[in-house]
Amino acid sequence: MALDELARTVDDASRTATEIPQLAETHALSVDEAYAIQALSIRRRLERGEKLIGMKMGLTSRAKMVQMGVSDVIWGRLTDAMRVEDGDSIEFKKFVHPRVEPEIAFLLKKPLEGRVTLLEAMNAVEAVAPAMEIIDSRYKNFKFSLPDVIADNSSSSAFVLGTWNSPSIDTGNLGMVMQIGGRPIQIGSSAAILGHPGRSLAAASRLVAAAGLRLEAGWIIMAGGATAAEKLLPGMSVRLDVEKLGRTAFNVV
Ligand code: 0L1
Ligand code: MG
Repeated sequence: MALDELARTVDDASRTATEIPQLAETHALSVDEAYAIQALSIRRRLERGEKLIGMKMGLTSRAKMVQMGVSDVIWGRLTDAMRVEDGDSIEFKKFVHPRVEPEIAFLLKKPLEGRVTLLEAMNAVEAVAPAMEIIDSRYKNFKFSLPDVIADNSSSSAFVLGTWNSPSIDTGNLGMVMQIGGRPIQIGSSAAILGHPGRSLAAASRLVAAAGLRLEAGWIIMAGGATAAEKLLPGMSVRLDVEKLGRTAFNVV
């Protein structure tokens, strides 16, 4: 089957919130082919009128890398349709089996291209915000191989951002508390994101270069989960508080 056809399969699954078998069950895909499928599936979204507004980093904690048996992070694309306004609700029926994880987001004021240091990456940042990513693997039982998850836009599905803050706030070790229904459910530190979320930003610049891309001024970069992800169900209210950065929240209906 052509990569185009596989891109249509994952895009349809995402668009209709329908679970699908893993592509790897029937196709021996390389990581490069998986990123090509991701690009083609996002191109379908852009053709429907969505706009590319940034990138997300995934598998940014050591625990998740070990679990997947990989030693590098993965990335996916963010479109404007994936953004949930702070405090708004998401409709459960638009997802297959969504989960939420606490993150830090960066807004870029300058492009970043290829290999950059942590300092160079942070110098390109206009603002930082508390953020949550709603991940939703389109594969049955949330089970996948590495090429599967990359082809499926690294499980990215939606995201919510709090207020933007000055980049002079060091995001290297900020306390993060995610609550569901008013009960703290995940407590962690931004240091769990590759030791410093800025390292994830630098890694994003390096990784997208392999696909001939650069991180653009004005883009939002989601640095990756600081804790394990939590399953979402209708009726839940979810809130994240990040030390010095503030809060962000959404509901599931
Ligand atoms: O954002 C993430 O770290 C998720 C990446 C894909 C793996 C998963 O869906 O848990
Ligand atoms: Mg994430």
